[in-house]
Amino acid sequence: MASLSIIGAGTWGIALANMLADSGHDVTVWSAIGDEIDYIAQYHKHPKLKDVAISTKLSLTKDLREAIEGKDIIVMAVPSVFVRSTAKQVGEFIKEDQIIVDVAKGIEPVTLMTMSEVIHEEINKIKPFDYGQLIALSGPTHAEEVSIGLPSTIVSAGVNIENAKFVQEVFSAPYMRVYTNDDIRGTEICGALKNIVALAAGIAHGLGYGDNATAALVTRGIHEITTLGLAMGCSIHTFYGLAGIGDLVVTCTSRHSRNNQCGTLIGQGYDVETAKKKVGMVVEGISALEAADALRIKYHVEMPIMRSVFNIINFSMPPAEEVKRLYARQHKSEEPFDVLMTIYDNPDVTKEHHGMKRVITYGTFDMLHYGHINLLRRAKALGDYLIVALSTDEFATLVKHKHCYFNYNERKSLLEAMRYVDLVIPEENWEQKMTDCKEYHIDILVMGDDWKGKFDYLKDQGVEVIYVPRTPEISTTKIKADLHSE
Ligand code: C2G
Repeated sequence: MASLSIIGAGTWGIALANMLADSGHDVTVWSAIGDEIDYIAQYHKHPKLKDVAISTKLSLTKDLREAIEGKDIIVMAVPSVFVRSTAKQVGEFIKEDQIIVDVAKGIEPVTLMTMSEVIHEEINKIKPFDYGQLIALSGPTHAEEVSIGLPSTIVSAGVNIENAKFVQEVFSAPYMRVYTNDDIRGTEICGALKNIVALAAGIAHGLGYGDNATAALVTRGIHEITTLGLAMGCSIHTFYGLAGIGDLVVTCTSRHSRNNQCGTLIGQGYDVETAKKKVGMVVEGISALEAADALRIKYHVEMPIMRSVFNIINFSMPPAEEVKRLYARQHKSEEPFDVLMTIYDNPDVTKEHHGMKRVITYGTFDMLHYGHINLLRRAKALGDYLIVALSTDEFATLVKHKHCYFNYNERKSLLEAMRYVDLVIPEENWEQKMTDCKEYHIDILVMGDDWKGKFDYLKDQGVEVIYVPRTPEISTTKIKADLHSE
């Protein structure tokens, strides 16, 4: 069993607290709003979860130190706009071996940081706190359903997969199935941006549109979120997982969704402030709009639905006008994602990923051709940083018996000019791979499958070895032969 504190006594914090207490964990709930704690202590109910009996096994406190000290896991369940200020307080008491699970869904305006990045930055102003201690818990989980034990699923995402698995273990319950994912950034991007698409779905509903419009918004909405996420270096499987399409479907189609409710009122003609008041709870989609628009611009990604919601909410554009504009856009195809080009078309793709993956490959790369390029592009797509160990002239000639047309420096400069390549080092012998992988902290070695099986021994030192299909019909030898025959 684990000990946890839930920071924030909103509906989601309470639903999780109930579930965790029912699983036998030691759970303490804290809120910055003393009245919330008093109400729950007195009535064992939450004002917004009327028909839910709150577990008597829960401890309640208004003392943050008492809530945090000695716990295995701290759950940040405050609205996204309060995450930074709450993290600042939590930072006073948190210990480096504790895990913080963030369940707030949002992107911080101006900094464009995800919630885990905000918490990480705030705590590190006070003391060293590793990013691997942060887990995002996100998925298709309406508090109203989880709080009455209806079957649900969720993702535990973090760069430290062991911590993600620990959280998976603790949050698993007879009606909660938890999946892990190491793409915390993608998971959080999904959680924040799906609320904006839910606003759009609500607006469509308020305009009197039907299920066809909802399906269109879900489908094109996940396309927009995925395009942005890939441009930010996230993993495509995250967007087709529970935190992505899963959460988007549940938020766009459910009456429980505040974003959907708020959007419906706006579609019916209410102004934004009135709609927010009528919903009566935080509408995270509105909080996320500014950051989403800034990300759209920063990563040069077309996101017409996000843009339209931004126009309606922030510029008071009439919803029906925005729909007309969306339908008048130039014709498009559903071209498949060229994951690699999406990632590499954006000069702003930042490399300082949390948990950066480092890839290495080896070769002669003489008379650089598109077979080599395909190899390098796929190698880079498997991580964040690609090192090419380039055969020296001596090694190529004397050991590999390959007579290079270009010498080492010429081949090196060609490779360094490629956007997929981050570093070129010399390959002087067959044996250096083990020391290279250690020295450069390599996670993955990639080679064409003409080398299949030859480097599996590196797996023993924790290196993932991936052989990718060679590009057919092209080789340096063929080029030379063809030129010779002309
Ligand atoms: N490659 C490919 N498709 C081609 C040609 C090459 O995928 N049509 C890949 C090869 O499988 C290799 C890489 O591109 O992974 C570099 O190819 P070469 O320059 O031929 O490298 P090689 O001479 O095989 O040397 O220690 C390993 C050696 O240095 C590899």
